Formats: sequence, structure tokens, C-alpha cells
Amino acid sequence: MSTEFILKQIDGAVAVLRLNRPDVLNALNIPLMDQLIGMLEAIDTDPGVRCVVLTGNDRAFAAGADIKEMAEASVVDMYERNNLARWERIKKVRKPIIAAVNGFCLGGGCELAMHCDMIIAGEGAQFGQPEINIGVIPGAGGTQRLTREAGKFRAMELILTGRFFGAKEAASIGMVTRVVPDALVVEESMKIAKDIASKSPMAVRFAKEAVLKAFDGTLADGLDYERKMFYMLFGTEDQKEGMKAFIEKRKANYTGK
Ligand code: DAK
Repeated sequence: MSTEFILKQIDGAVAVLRLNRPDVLNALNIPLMDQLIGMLEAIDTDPGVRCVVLTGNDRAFAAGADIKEMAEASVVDMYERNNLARWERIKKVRKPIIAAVNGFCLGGGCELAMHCDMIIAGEGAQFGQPEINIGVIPGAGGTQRLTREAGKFRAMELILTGRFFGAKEAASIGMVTRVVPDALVVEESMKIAKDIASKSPMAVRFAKEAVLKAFDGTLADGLDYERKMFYMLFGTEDQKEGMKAFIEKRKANYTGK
């Protein structure tokens, strides 16, 4: 079901979630974040949904956290709001999330896109971590995630100047999966989502977990983790079905078992 700030649509095994505060360029206030997290967590336990497309509108994916909600806050207020816990919950969603980005994707909006597993951007999309312009710094992982993609020297320039950068530049630093014409952003994202939704759900889940391991800990830990996940998939019917289908030259029918 849709909520005030998140419109939900189901298309086969793909859920499309649309951020919906158009008057303020989808600024991420606490109710929007709570509604988004509630929906993602419900989807995570819904066997009917295998992939999520998260999008905004033509003008904005999201122009950041809601500045009006934070402007007068004290350190204690910010601490009590415990926003970090909200972002941690997004990080824990196990199903793949594709960010379909048009327009502004700034500050917390850019960090939200970077919490997703892929970013499909329209040619006109504008990314940025402009927090420095309002006297703060990225607060939802931007200094870490952007730096891992862009490297120290490019991330430093983007974060210290807060300048916006386009989809092509974002792709050149590795934080955008693919740049497509603006009008095709959701369509292209849906194509990828449907392709993912046709795979073995367990294999998809383990693959996402294993890829994300590359960002925590050491290479050796990541390799060890990947190997264990790989072996575990041999306990699923989908692995048997997938390999059998290959040998029999037919399309696999994955059941998630
Ligand atoms: N917050 C609140 N309202 C916003 C907003 C935002 N981030 N961005 C835009 N709006 C509102 C504008 O105030 C305006 O509202 P009205 O004046 O009509 O009431 C409406 O959206 C349309 O915006 P503009 O009139 O400004 O539209 P323009 O096309 O002229 O400019 C713009 C578009 C995107 C260049 C401009 O709106 C802009 O610079 N927006 C702010 C971008 C920004 O600085 N974003 C970063 C915000 S700080 C944390 C987690 C995350 C964060 C912090 C902590 N924890 C876990 C602790 C994240 C922080 C941030 O994202």
C-alpha cells in the first residue's frame, strides 16, 4: 500500500517505490524515511517481490535531508532523533534495490542512492554532496561511500566544494551503473530488475551479501565469506534446477527453495 510520501506499485515480482514530496524536491524528512524503511522491510519478507526500483520524479530523486527539519536542531536533538539507525536499517535490506535517478540527487539523496545496489541515472541527473555549503558535512555515509568510488582526490574536491556533478561524471567515477536518456530511467531500471527477479532468489541474496562484504573488512575475509556463500547454494533446489536447465538447454524455473 502507498503511504503519504511513498507511492508503491507492484509489477510482477518488482516493487517500484516513488519518493513523493514533489513541492520540496523530495527532501527526506523523518516521516518519509520511516515510511520508506517500513515499506522496504515489508518487501524484504514478501516472497512475491524479488527486486525493488526506488525512484523520484523528473525534477528530483531527492535534494537531500530536509534542511527545515534540521535547521534549529541542537546536538542533543540530532542525537535523540537517531537518524543513523534509520540508515542502518536501509543498509540491512537483503533484496536488491535499484535507484532510478532523474534530476537532483543531493546530500542525503545522493547517500540514499549510494545505499542502493545500482544507480541508473538520466542524462540530466545532478549529483552532489553540497552539505559543506550549509555548514555541515555528509552524515549518512557520503564521505566514505563516495570516497570508495571516486578515490581520495576526486572525493575530496566534490565534498569540500559541494559542487554538483552530472550523470556522466558520476559514471566516470564509478558511482553510476549506467546513464540513459531521462525518459528511459525507470524503464531501463525495470528491465534490470525483472532480469534479476528471474534468477534464483537465494543466489541473488547471497551474491548481494557477498558483494557488500567487499566494503567491510579485508579482502581475505571477503573471499572467505564468498566461498561459504557459494558452497551454501549447493543446498538449494534452485542450484540443482539452474545447472540442470543449462545442461538440458532450457530456461530455469526458480522457486526460491
Ligand atoms: N530541504 C528542504 N527543502 C528543500 C530542500 C532540502 N534539502 N531542497 C529543496 N527544498 C525546497 C526549497 O526550499 C523550495 O521550497 P519552497 O521555497 O518552494 O517552499 C523547493 O524545495 C524548491 O526548491 P528551490 O526553489 O530551491 O528550487 P531550485 O530549482 O531553485 O534549486 C536546488 C534546486 C536543489 C539547487 C536547491 O533546492 C538546493 O540547493 N537544495 C538544497 C540542496 C542541499 O543542500 N542538500 C543537502 C541537504 S543536507 C544524517 C543523514 C543524512 C543527512 C544528515 C544527517 N544522519 C544519519 C545524522 C543529510 C544531510 C543533507 O542532505
